[in-house]
Amino acid sequence: MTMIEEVKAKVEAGKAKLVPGLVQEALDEGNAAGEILQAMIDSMGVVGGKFSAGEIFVPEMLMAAKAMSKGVDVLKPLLAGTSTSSLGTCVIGTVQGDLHDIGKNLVSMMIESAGFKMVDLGVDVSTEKFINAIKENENVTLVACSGLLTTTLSAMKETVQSLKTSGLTGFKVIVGGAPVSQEMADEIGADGFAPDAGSAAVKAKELVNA
Ligand code: B12
Repeated sequence: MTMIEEVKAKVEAGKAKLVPGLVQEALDEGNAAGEILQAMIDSMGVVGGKFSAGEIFVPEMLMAAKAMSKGVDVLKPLLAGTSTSSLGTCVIGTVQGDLHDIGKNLVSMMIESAGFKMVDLGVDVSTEKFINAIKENENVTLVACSGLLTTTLSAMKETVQSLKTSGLTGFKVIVGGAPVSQEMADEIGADGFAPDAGSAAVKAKELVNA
């Protein structure tokens, strides 16, 4: 088994204590940080598939998520470059009713490295909380909403529409998450969508500079 396959297997098995060391070993062997990250993202796909098939349950899914987060911590300094430019503040959060945050955290890290100051509201974020964060923080130029559950897409729609009709100005709204598409983003009135963390950073810059 290659070290990358080892990382993948241990994330799938939820071995949070072992994963950081294995990620470091994979790096030491010369594997690129992006490649290791992709392997862990693939693991979560496998975990999701097993959950759908009834082979594993929520606790196993949670353990895999913890293992991946520990692995991402090792990669963080390598993935997120430092940027000196300032594109303003980005308020980010996972919409109400939704507790998934691995994707959001990756997106946050990449948008930060593109030159934004991040205000991370965490998970299960109500529309009101998003709006208050825009009022309470200086120069908010971007609001990023994440959602992983099809059942929380209505919360995303409500958040985007409330942001757009709040009377607050000066910011763009970007949305994303596995069940979100460009079509859906257009339909709910978001300014932008991106399918992954890397393209989220590119899109964020593009939206704010437009
Ligand atoms: C880990 C996990 C959990 C963990 C989450 C822990 C955590 N801290 O996040 C726990 C155990 C808590 C969990 C709970 C549940 N989960 Co869950 N979970 C997953 C799993 C396996 C992985 C998610 C993940 O982290 N993926 C890896 C990251 C990197 O990918 P990502 O989130 O998609 O993010 C990328 C892009 O989408 C994008 N992106 C994400 N956010 C944003 C935001 C912006 C602005 C942009 C531009 C881009 C962007 O960029 C990211 C990086 O590239 C998925 C399966 C899957 N294939 O996704 C199921 C999955 C999402 N869960 C599912 C379900 C059903 C549940 C539960 C309802 C289970 C239950 N019966 O209780 C609960 C719901 C709890 C709640 N209220 O939220 C279903 C959802 C089905 C659906 N379509 O609605 C899935 C798809 C599993 C399945 N196949 O059935 N889950």
